[in-house]
Amino acid sequence: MWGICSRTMVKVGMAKPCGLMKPCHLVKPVSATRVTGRYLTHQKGLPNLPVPPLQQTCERYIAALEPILEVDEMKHTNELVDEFQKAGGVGERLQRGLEKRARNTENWLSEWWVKVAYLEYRMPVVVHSSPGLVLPRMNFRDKQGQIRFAAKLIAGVLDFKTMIDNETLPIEYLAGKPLCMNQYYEVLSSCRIPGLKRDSVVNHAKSSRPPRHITVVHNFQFFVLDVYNSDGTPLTADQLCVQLERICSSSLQTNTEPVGILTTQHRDSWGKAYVNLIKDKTNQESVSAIQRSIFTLCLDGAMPRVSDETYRSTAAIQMLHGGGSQWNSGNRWFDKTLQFIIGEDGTCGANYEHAPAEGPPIVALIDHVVEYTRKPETIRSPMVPLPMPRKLHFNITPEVRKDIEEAKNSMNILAQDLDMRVMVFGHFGKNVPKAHKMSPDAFIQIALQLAYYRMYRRCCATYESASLRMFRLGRTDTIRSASSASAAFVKAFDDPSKQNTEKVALMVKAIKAHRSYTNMAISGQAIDRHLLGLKMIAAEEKLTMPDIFTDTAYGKALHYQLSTSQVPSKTDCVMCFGPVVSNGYGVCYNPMDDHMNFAVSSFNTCEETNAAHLAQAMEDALLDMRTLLERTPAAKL
Ligand code: COA
Ligand code: HC5
Repeated sequence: MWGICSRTMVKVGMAKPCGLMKPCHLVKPVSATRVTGRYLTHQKGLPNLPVPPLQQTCERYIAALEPILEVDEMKHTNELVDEFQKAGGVGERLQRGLEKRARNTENWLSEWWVKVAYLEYRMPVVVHSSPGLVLPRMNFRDKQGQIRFAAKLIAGVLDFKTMIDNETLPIEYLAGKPLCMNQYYEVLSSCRIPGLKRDSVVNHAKSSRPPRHITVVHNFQFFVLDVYNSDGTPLTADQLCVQLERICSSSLQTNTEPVGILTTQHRDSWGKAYVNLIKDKTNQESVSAIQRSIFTLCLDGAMPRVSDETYRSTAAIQMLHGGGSQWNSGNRWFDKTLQFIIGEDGTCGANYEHAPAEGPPIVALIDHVVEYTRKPETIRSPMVPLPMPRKLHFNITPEVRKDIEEAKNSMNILAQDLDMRVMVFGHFGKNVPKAHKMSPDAFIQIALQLAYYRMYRRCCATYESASLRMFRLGRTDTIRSASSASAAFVKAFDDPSKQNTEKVALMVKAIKAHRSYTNMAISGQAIDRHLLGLKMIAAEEKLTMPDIFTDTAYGKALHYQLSTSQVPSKTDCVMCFGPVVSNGYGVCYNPMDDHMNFAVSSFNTCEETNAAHLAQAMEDALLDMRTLLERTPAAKL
């Protein structure tokens, strides 16, 4: 495995714009996503995702279980793992199957991962899968300001789209290595489609006639808005403003059935309702227009009025699920890969359907758009009259009406259940851990382990997303943040019999262990996707499921009471997602140089969890860890 010095290894970020990047406002005809020369050469040069050695994964699996299992459980699992990996055992057979698959595919994992983690996962995409993103509050407070900002935002997305279409996006790097750029080609003009047992994703960017329109939803009514002039140039912000005004003034009343709320349903229910809905030709055409559109823009009505203190948490809820049927949950099409959300009161953000891409490409797009909206408008609009945006009609049969009612009910139950706390940690950011020569991400993860331990007096299986984009078509693997080293540290921290120097030594060890797990994960040597791959081979070859996968320890290892992700951005925004288990937390954080944004979620129906408590415990843990470092001079780090 390469490099251990974390200083040189980190960084997911845009490379400096390469010479190929063009100024923003040149005339560019709309074109299909041509995946051609430059991009293909880049993609071809990327390494294949490796299959880690079997023994290495087995050893690391046992090590990862130690902090979360009891001693007697460990004994049993040790035996199962020994049996699995012994010479001539089933493990070797599965490993060979996986290695064969790796030789014959571009990426042995990605297709499986999309299927297992998304398309065959049947919980609603809302809260359970699709993340939200909250932008800083904009300084408008009325309809006119909302429309003006929305127009600029659309123009900004089209500007980014030009870089995608022309393949002039700067290549990103992680730890000095170029990353797979494929996900950028999947986020626009695509949509998830519900199925009865399994969903699918369509991407119209790759069709011979790629879409030229976006969908706008206002007062639960959907419109098609063409965003290119007939000569292929994108509409200017002024032109878009005119069009958005026309949309808003023709949808002043919220008197329609909120068809969009159907997309919040459990996927099996939505799959059935979808069949009902598109039996009607008009409905079918309307749905298809949404699916084909470049993205969806949600012009929201009011959101609950709240104090400044809770504003960001309420805004996060609007981005995650829209607040329930009485607020904005019906003003969405949650299957759409990318939805921008703009409220009348300056609340802005996005929601995205996770199957086609990870957070970082979405965030890069949004960073670009925000920067674009801050620039003064420079181009003059052509004086041609524009066609009226087209309203999408839906015929609501009694059956569809019933489906909408059911969707409203379940959405409202889910909205009631989700607890969200956004915390802006203003005391320090990446600067403090860096000054102590520690990886900021590892510092945050270890603080989270401490926060959790203080609340529950035990460690839990913890998931952190690690990017696999160093490999062609790479998605993610899991960094298991609960380690033996983190357990030793959190147990010692509040122990009065321990000296500060010992605590610091344990902290350093835990942070180093985390950073080393991260390095292992991003270089394709973590355990979780490998174990999944072995299990998938067993299923494909119709073998009896090996004991290690039916073992309760495996279930416990996958019961992530802490599901976390670092999503950095240039803009001061907060990303959020729901917990992945009923008694767990979702923790998304954006570490900036001098502060950090956290969004912590949990479910109200679970008595043991409380988002605000964990957010508070997190703040305390970060501060206490800094204090310990400052009070322990000459700590040899
Ligand atoms: N001393 C001083 N500075 C250090 C350091 C040390 N020991 N270790 C790291 N740093 C610096 C880095 O140079 C980097 O500097 P920068 O702010 O100038 O870029 C910064 O600290 C951050 O590094 P670190 O905190 O270690 O994290 P990272 O940037 O390497 O990120 C992951 C770690 C796991 C988040 C990253 O590898 C990853 O996989 N990201 C993708 C996650 C993802 O896909 N999330 C969304 C899923 S949908
Ligand atoms: C806008 C950014 C949202 C981040 C979403 C994210 O981290 O998703 C994880 C994806 C993965 O494969 O690790 C899943 N998780 C939310 C359950 C951590």
